[in-house]
Amino acid sequence: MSSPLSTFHHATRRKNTLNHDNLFSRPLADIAGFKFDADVVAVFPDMIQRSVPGYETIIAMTGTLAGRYAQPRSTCYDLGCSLGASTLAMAQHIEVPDCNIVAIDNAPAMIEHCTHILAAEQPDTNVELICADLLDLPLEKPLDNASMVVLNFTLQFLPPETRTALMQRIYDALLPGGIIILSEKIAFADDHLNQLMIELHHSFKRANGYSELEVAQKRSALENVLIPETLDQHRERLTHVGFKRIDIWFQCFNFASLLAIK
Ligand code: GEK
Repeated sequence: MSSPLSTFHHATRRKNTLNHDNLFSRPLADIAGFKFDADVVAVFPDMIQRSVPGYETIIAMTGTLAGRYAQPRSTCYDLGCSLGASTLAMAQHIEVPDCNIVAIDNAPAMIEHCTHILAAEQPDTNVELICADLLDLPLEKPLDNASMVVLNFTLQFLPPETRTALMQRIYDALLPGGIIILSEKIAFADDHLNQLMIELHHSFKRANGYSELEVAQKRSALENVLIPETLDQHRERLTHVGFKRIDIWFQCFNFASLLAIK
């Protein structure tokens, strides 16, 4: 079987969405707050891979975790699914009967492209794609009967004061033994370490071909849009909503992924 990410690349290339990200390469007079619009969708796989250290590993291991934790007659959720990389990884590894996937994103351009990608790559999988705000899910689409919930770099885009209520809904929706995978850009309480990790991340981006200007303009565009928290804040929130077993399973610089088991 091909890897989830190679399947994803194959699909995005066919759908002409593996374009090179040069959205911030020219000086912009007004750096508007970052939006997940059609321009971003067109370069998204390239953008996220060149910007997030460990993205490939996290996607691949999400599949491995689905193979282990997806329960029969349950639902796996991909919240903030973008183009469905985590959904595809889960779909390729779920082996138990009657386990469906619900993938949700509030960006219409993401959902539209994701629909084509999933139809081409996993036509037989039971995936429901929903265009909705996670903070305002339609009443007829509750989070429910979940064995696995993935928030792969999504919580960081929600207003901080809304995060605990969403995590509580997720905890309540999980079956006993169910898991959440929470991947986030993180902040560090220590100023020196925080600055170091930011600079190391910027070095990673420059090594992947982004210029100083691109790094600087993207950083401004994400200001007040992507609000990172510390690992302690994430652990405290997960504990507060009820999780007893919580640990980090991946970290590179200021990017980390936590696993919590109900
Ligand atoms: C991946 N998980 O490839 N409701 C629903 N979706 C939202 C909301 C919201 N309130 N806010 C943001 N999003 C993906 C990558 S990207 C991460 C996730 C990144 C969506 C937004 O539209 C975007 O598609 C996604 O969250 C974040 O594994 O670009 O750094």
